Amino acid sequence: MQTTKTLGEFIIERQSQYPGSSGALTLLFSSIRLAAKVVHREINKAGLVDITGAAGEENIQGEQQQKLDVFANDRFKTALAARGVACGIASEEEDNYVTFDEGHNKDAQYVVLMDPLDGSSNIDVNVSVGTIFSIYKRVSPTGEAVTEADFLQPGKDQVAAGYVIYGSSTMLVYTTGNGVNGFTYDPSLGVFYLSHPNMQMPQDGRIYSVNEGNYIHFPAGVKKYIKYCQEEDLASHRPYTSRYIGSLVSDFHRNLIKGGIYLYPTSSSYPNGKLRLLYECNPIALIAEQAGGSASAGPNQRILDIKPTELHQRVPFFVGSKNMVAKVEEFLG
Ligand code: P6P
Repeated sequence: MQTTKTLGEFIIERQSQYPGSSGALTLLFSSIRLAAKVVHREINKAGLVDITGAAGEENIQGEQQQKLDVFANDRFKTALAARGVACGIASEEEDNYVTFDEGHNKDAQYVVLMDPLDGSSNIDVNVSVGTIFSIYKRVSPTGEAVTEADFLQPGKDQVAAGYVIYGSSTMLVYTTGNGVNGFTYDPSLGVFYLSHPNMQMPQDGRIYSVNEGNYIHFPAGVKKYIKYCQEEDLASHRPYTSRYIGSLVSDFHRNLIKGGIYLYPTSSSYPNGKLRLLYECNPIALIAEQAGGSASAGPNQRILDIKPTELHQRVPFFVGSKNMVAKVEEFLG
């Protein structure tokens, strides 16, 4: 009987392909895996226990912090600090980056950036949400405290990136630069199983995801692209289907499997775009490109080439099937 590979077995198997690897990245993934299981459990109880209410505080984005946001942030932070393989983290829920100074963390080689619970406003209405993470090698000297430069690296230098989607099933999807693989969680055993090996994003798609409520504030090129999606042209399978969940991880994951494009352009509320470059756009962009798709902030603005200037920097975001992203760039150009 063919036994399905677990995430742990897959990581160890892949690690053996890098003779020089110290196993630190394997440990890092095991902490992410553990935190994902804990967050999965709490999300699936969210309706039952009093942790879905707002925590009464606002994060640096000025967004009401949901208790589950705070819970998820704490769990990932604790798990990452515990293994001694990360020397610091940056998070949507933390105003500044967090230095792990204790003991052997200072000698650790990796920094992790994350959105611990993206789309958390959907929790109260039982819509799927996600965790997004991005991993870099530190650039500051080992043994010293991390610096902001460790976090302000372009997305093309990511060592690994991934997301956890807490949906009808919980899945972990990640890349280390050699393709994209998806693992589905079996809560009865507490194990992630390889369910989506070598994920490939279709070059074309028929789904577009955008909050059309902001239409009047969109740049002209985006308005033209949306009209293009809605025109009838049977040869190119238009009109396309509009699907917008309000949760980046969920919209992206569907488009990764079926083909499609996700757009978050500039708008009056978000003159630089809403999504954060470091811990939303960069990790999703790396996954998209590794699966054969693409991600840009506009014509000739590949997301992974952008040199970050601040931790919570926002950018316009167009990500998905390669030919669909190229088309919207054409309209924007
Ligand atoms: P809007 C969630 O807050 C998020 O960052 C993404 O997950 C989601 O795609 C987007 O914002 C939704 O934003 O303005 O359409 O509600």
